[in-house]
Amino acid sequence: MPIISRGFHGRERDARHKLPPGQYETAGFPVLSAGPTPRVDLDEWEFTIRTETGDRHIWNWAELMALPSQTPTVDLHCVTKWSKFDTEWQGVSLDVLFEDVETGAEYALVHSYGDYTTNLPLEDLLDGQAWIAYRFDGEELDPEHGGPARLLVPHLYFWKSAKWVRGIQLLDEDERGFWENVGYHNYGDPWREQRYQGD
Ligand SMILES: Nc1nc2c(c(=O)[nH]1)N[C@H]1C(S)=C(S)[C@@H](COP(=O)(O)O)O[C@H]1N2
Ligand SMILES: [Mo]
Repeated sequence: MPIISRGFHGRERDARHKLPPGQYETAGFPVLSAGPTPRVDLDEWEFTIRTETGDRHIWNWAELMALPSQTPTVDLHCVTKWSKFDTEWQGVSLDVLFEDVETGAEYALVHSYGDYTTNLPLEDLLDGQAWIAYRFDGEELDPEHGGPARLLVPHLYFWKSAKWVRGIQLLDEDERGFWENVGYHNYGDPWREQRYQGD
């Protein structure tokens, strides 16, 4: 008969969660934005996938809302070393948005309202790994956390999850985004601690 039940619960949680190397857990939800929070009117909001041949697939807000959504619960890992467990989102899987997109491109450059960009291999956006998320914790996504909609790609460091997402540009050649251009790792796998170029 265990005397200290607190220890039991601790181990129970640890069995489901792991911290990547160098990370600590936080219960809060820090805001990290490189510039001011853009205000995007839903009447003007658009999300565009542009292929390497120039084809454009465009959704307005009503069209995004009409797509089937998912409610992923995921862990977040920021390169500044905080991790947050069990965050609850609602959004549209990128698999849905890419259904009718014909492309042979391997790379994606994600663009935000307000000019932030981040790059990743297209395959990291597919197969249930990424969403255009518009609700967090049962509420509309807060503007400072990327509302009305942000990219959510939780298996990479959180800087890849572009807030205020506006579109994805498909490319035959990789192109670095905002943080990647100033020395952050091109791929950013938290489990391999890929924080900076050369890690
Ligand atoms: N458009 C945009 N997206 C962004 C950023 C940003 O500055 N602008 N910061 C990135 C970084 S470094 C992190 S850690 C997360 C922070 O998201 P949060 O503010 O919701 O915690 O957003 C990422 N997405
Ligand atoms: Mo970050």
